[in-house]
Amino acid sequence: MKLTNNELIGLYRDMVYIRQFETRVQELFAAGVLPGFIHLGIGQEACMAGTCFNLVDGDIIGATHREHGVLLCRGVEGKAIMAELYGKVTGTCKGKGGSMHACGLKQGALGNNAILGPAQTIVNGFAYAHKFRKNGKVAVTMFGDGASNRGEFHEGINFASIWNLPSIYIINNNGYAISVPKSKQQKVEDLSARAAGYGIPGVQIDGNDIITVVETVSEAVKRAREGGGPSLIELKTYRWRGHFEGDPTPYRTNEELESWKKKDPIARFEKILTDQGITTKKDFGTINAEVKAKVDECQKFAEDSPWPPMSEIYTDVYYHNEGSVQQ
Ligand SMILES: Cc1ncc(C[n+]2csc(CCOP(=O)(O)OP(=O)(O)O)c2C)c(N)n1
Ligand SMILES: [Mg+2]
Repeated sequence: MKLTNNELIGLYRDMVYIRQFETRVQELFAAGVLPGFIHLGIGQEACMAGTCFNLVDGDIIGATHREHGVLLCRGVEGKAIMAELYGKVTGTCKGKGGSMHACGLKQGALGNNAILGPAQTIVNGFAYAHKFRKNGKVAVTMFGDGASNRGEFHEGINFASIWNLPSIYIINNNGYAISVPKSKQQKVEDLSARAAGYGIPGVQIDGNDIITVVETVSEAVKRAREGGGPSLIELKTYRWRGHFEGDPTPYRTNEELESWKKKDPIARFEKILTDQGITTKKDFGTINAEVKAKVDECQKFAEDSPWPPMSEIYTDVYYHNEGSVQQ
């Protein structure tokens, strides 16, 4: 698969956008500006950018609590995502969802489902519709090693397999489910081996190598678009931050964190781009400055946006009223 220089630089820009956006969210949360609960995907940028690179309009992606980056890469306005995190009415869910429900339905980004498992079945509904309509579109779900123990994952992947759906299951295996290391979650070493149990292709790759992610997901997407059915891809990666912002991470060592920082997907890609003469160090500076300006705008937009009016309190939500459930 030959990527153009523009595509390569675009991938770099996407990863930098995720890193900077997430770092800003980290700072704003620590400063007490953002309410709620935040899980950051810093360190996992190549998984998100490399996967989304292969998606087109009409494709669907259902991710989980750590994937603001998926929304950014699918073209959901960073301003609307930031406003959602602030709880402002200009947010993707009018400020009612926060980090774990931010979404971009127009962009086919179902949002960051806070519950582990459902997205692994929900995407099959879209995949089934794609197959029925013979439109060549795919439905992707991206989730963690921990979520891959849920019943929904196993039911969903079996359903996708037996119906030969254009569903692609992507595990961001970052080695932990909250504080539980993978060795205490699963006896199977290689999560992609589970694909064999469902009779579909499964592959484990380095999730911090963006080119490998792009190429591997591309193959699975191509197969699915052509009617070849679902795939399981395990991306080995690591989250630099704690499970949630504020997690003191007593369950892991600094040495472990530092060893993964040496595999920083962005720094590794910078080396490839400079070694191949595609970019210079100066270009990285320019891109980073442009991205910073964009993230500044997101923050300013969120700060300047109004809070939801009281009249919004009973819209878009279900509530109990004298024993009945109403919308
Ligand atoms: C059904 C369900 N059970 C438990 C939780 C609580 N919970 C939130 S995140 C998480 C661990 C997720 O680990 P993993 O799937 O590996 O994703 P990661 O956080 O590592 O990205 C758990 C148990 C939940 N959200 N949903
Ligand atoms: Mg995990």
